[in-house]
Amino acid sequence: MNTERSKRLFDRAKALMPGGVNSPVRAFRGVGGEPLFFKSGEGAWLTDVDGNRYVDYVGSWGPLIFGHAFPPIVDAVTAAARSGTSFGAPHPGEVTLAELISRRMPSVEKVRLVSSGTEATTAAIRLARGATKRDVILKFEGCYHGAGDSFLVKAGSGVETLGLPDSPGVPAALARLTLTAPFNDLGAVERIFAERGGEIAAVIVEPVVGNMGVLIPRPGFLEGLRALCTKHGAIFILDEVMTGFRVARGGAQERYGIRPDLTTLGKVIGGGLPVGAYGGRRELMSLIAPEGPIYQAGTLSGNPLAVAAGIACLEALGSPGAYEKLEETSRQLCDGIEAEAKSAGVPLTVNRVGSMWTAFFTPHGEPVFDYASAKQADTARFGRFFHALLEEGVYLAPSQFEACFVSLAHGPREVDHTLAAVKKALRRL
Ligand code: KE4
Repeated sequence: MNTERSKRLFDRAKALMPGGVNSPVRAFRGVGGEPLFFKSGEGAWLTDVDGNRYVDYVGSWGPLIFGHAFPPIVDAVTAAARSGTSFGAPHPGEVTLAELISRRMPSVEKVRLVSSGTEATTAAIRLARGATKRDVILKFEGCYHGAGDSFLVKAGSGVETLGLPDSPGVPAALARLTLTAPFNDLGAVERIFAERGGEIAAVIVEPVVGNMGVLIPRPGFLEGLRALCTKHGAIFILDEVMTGFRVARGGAQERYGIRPDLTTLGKVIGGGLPVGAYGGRRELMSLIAPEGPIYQAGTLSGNPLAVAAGIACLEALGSPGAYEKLEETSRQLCDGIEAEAKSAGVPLTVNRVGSMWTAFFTPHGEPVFDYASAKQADTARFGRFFHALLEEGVYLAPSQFEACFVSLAHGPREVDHTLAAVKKALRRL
């Protein structure tokens, strides 16, 4: 497979940008080799700068639930651009998008639009800290909530699970305010609340984890977190940046019947353009400036082009049968992958919720339900699988610990192409 133009572009990029990329996971560090540069996407397909075509399961890490260059989104953005690209002042599209979000997610009684998931989660914990006058937050090992300082924290040692910086530049004093617990381990959370419940401003969790690869909440886990937050007066934040309007029309909170105090959103609500959002209980959101004293702001928040894309995306997701089609295509794909692995005698575990999925290369096909079990996966074998598929025209997320996404542009042709590629790739491991 000729990737000469990508290589030359990457050489130039490395001289200009850290690691040659504008976001680390794109650099293929998780799978080896050098990243591809893409020149276009159409539906479920990507074309790289050397003309190679791939069925795309990254979907820009989640936003492209209708695939690339979805005409209603392209038309909406084009039309919006003709009326100006930004006003730095209120415009009707912000109201329309806010109404769509609140209608589909009733727990979001009031919402603030921002330009990324990181902005949304950073603002949400500031709001929780301001509202409760407490400083400690609790997150889960392996969950990713964006690049905010309070989230770049790893589990400390000892019963306190004191946070330690997971990146240089994160002050130890701040990291200590982030506690971590294993995902799906309600007992650990109960022990932390028993010891420090009065200090905890918020619990933030990916209701379906996408950032360890896909992890599925055990029955009772999310409900247990909800109850503990209510009991101890902590704010329960569902980080639905990835799952929002992805795993159900009303997100994971609809799928699992959970009512959080705050929800963070991104990806799908921008339809591929920069939109994030945080929202929830009216009395909480009313504490945000200028209505309340807790400050958060953004030059391009509610940007007309980004909002036009988000509206077109959410409106199209309102079409009857959209989520049923996503479910059926995703089920066929993942059942097929498991069947191919079985016939090839290659142990792997596929975790899937709706149209987000991960194939884990665990030693004996063991179940993966938390950070520790995910880390048992053979990342070298995943890397070989990734590159073997790339050569067959299939583009997975370039890391064992990321989610793959099926879009509404994927159909039988893409599934057949992918399963034929998987069959070949599994025999080359
Ligand atoms: P952004 O700031 O990247 O828009 O969103 C941060 C974020 C917050 N919460 C969750 C659950 C997320 O998955 C993300 C971002 N997801 C990653 C994928 N693992 C984005 C890809 C990247 O970092 O380049």
